[in-house]
Amino acid sequence: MKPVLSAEVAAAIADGRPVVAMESTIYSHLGLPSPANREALDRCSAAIRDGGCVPAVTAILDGVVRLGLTDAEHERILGPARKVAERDIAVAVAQKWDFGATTVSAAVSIAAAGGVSVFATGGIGGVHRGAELTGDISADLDAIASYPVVTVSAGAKAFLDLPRTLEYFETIGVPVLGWKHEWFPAFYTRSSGLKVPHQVQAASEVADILLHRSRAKTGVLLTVPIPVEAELDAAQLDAVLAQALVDCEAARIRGAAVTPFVLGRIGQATEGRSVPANLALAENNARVAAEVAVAIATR
Ligand code: PSU
Ligand code: MN
Repeated sequence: MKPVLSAEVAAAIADGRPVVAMESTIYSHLGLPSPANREALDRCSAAIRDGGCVPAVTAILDGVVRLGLTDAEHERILGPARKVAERDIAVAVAQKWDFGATTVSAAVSIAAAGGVSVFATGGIGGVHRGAELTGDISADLDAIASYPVVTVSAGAKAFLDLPRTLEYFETIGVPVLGWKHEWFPAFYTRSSGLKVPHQVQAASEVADILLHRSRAKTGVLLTVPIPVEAELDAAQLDAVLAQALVDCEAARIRGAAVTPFVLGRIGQATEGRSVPANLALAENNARVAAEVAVAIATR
């Protein structure tokens, strides 16, 4: 799989200038509601540019794998989409899907194929609660382990089994680095109550860690907590997350539909509160990702 690069991204890569890859699920109808999705895309792109990097949204458009889009094409990713995990890329190309929205697993693989080593997202998938029975483990985890890319995220949402998610990263050999923070963040909240194995204090440390990993094809997960002023109340969220999981079970949702269903329920139940939090953390992740990309490009 070779992505088609936008002219701007191709020029940056040719010159050794830093690029930050982005996913498209979060900006599509599968992710944030309109018009917050547009604001998220604008704020994340601006944060990456302000940090001295070129933003590169990943998507499948008209059956073509893309890395970096024009402004006009950004419009196309704000609408209805089909979810594309890494394994679905080949299907989306062969069947010429109009718009396949990339998840973390797809975005990381496209970034690596295009020569981009930093990827910014909101939250990653993880090991689902009850995975010992359902086997539901997000493809994001193995993809992060398989490509030489730094994934920058605000951890994972607490509807997942976060202790098992961290154990899984240990098993598959992914360094989990806490950005100036000792706790694994739970997306809307700064701490899941679980410690990250390692902390980093500067982007140059992340660049060093990527350089020194023992396997050529191993990614790094950098977890950045949501900014303090944007954090939501953990106790209030617990009830919402628990109800979302009960609703998911009752509706007998399975497979790739689980995460979008649960995210939709959380969005409805938290109404206006979760959207500003989501925008703030996504923008913050993009800003940190740009710092890391600059550190990698200048070593
Ligand atoms: N978690 C979030 N927001 C998201 C997703 C997960 O808090 O938008 C999306 C991302 O695109 C992620 C995908 O890669 O869901 C994971 O889906 P699954 O659990 O089916 O692997
Ligand atoms: Mn799944």
